[in-house]
Amino acid sequence: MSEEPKPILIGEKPDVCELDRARLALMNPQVIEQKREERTFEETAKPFIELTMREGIETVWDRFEMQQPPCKFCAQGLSCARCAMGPCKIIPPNRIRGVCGADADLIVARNLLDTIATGAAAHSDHGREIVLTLYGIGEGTVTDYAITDPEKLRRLAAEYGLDTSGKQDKQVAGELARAMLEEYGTVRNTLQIAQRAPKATRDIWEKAGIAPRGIDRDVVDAMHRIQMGVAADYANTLTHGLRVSLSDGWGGSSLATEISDVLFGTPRPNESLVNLGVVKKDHVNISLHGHNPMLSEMVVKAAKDPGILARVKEVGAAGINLVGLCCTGNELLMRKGIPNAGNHFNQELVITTGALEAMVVDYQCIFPSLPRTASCYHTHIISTSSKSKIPGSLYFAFEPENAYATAKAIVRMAVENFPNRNKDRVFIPVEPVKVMTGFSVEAIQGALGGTWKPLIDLIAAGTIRGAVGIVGCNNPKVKHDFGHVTLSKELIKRDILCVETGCAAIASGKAGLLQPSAASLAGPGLRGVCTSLGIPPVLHMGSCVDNARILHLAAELGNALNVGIHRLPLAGAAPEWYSQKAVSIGAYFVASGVYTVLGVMPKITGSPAVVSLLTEGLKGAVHASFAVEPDPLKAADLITAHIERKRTELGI
Ligand code: SF4
Ligand code: MSK
Repeated sequence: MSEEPKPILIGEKPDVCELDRARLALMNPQVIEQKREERTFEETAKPFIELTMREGIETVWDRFEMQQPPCKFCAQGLSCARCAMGPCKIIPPNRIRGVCGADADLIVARNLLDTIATGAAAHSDHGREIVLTLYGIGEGTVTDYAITDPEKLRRLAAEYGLDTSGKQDKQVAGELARAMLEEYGTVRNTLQIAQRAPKATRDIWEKAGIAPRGIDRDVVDAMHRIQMGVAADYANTLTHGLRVSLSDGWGGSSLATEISDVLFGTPRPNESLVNLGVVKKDHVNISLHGHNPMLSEMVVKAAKDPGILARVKEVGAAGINLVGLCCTGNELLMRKGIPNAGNHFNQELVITTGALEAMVVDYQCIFPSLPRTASCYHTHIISTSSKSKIPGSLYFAFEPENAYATAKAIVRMAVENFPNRNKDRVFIPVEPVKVMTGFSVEAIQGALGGTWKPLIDLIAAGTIRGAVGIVGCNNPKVKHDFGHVTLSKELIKRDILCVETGCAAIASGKAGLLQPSAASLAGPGLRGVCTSLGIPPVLHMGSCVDNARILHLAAELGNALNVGIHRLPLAGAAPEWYSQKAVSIGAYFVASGVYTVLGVMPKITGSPAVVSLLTEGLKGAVHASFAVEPDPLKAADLITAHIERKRTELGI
């Protein structure tokens, strides 16, 4: 029997808690009360935020305050540190060019292209790891995973033109994975999966010179352009940003979503619970945080291991309680109904329950400071990706080839940590909220009876005015969850269906909007539809890469009507975005023809030309644009006006 994997400590475990506490615990009770209300809109997060301030445990909001005021040139996108002749800042009237001669427009555009390419690379690299696992199954080198949705495997294989007759799933898996891996750096310079987009949309891409060519090609092209002395024209630079983003949305992210479904199951409507109240006092609690479902799915399996469960009893716990966070949490919530402890800004708070034995992380959206937070408790921070070795964490070198053994070692480590818990510090004063999730494109079509006609008829009749994809993160520039929840509530009231992913979806879940009973908050048309189908007015469609599901849904509707996506009464919104990935998502929404409203201003205001291109100029090229509106009620007005305009143009 091979030995169970052992972790290594990355760097040193921090011992900073007392220091932070001495500094932060100086706040007086009125200040604590005021900040608690200012920091979050989520009622169930408030007691935990208050606790952090009373006990002097540093959080994202404290660090945000420490960073104020920000550099105003950086905030406008006017600083550049790309080469060793700089760093440079544009400070009119005298400093209007960097040392190389780049002006404000170019510096802003290059910074934005860098941001889009970073986000696109992150999503798509995640996708590559999923596809490589499928490839390993085909090759026989990966044995811990299986094909859970063989029907989808074969449907995708047919889409890629593969002959599957008489072949075992394993062989089909290998052939499909190889075809998909070729999408990353294809010499064809087209993406098979992007052929799902309506022809009119693909024609727009061709005409604008932004048809996606594959993530490796387009990201490397972007990195080449931002090298000093290459990109010189801001508009040309940003045009490539749209192309990179399309390679993400219709490429890397789509592959991540589709093959995750093949491996772990295509989501179907299911019920679960969300918020910090999902942590259980008498259980070994393990939170699963990040984005990639590969490890977390295996942890779910390992948590049922009889040997480990016997040990759970010996340490005096009632069981093992797995809880998700952020998008790894969304993946588990959608497919397995595993409860979710919250979104981005709940990641530190879940540690303050005092009942978390381990936080297991893969990558993306993980605060590097988590080991500092954990140093105030007994919680282990367990990192698992070679890309994301966090100082102060215990690191397991997770690979698909050692998946189950690693997952078991992690769960065992959490169980052994249970006796180290200080029972006097356990603090879970809130009850979880029920949610209904699992709305994949297949599930929505299934609920409609297998065809899009009923939905199209409802939209044409005006019973549902249109649909909006609300996506993205939390950002301390916005009160936690306020943007997501306020916008969602306002839109459903106006009979606009909301489809949500990522932290936006979790925010709606915590606010009760992912329950069928939330139909009572919707306008009469949407309320009637939701009530008859028994679904919520806000549909949870998954994680950040699952924004591809929103694209595919839009494509299905466009194809059914034989029109480009830009002609549909649809919109996108990212009320609290922070991440580079969110910029890529916004860019591929717009490049696909979806008007998108951001709640946080990107770092572009240093160039009126860039602002004008993104908010107006793009309409000429892709028939869609960005808008920025921090007030969610005003954002709802912009979205409603756009949807009504599209309805009029369609003659409905
Ligand atoms: Fe300055 Fe140009 Fe170098 Fe940027 S690329 S740091 S603007 S010299
Ligand atoms: S986790 S990218 S904070 S949605 Fe996908 Fe949430 Fe944004 Fe990360």
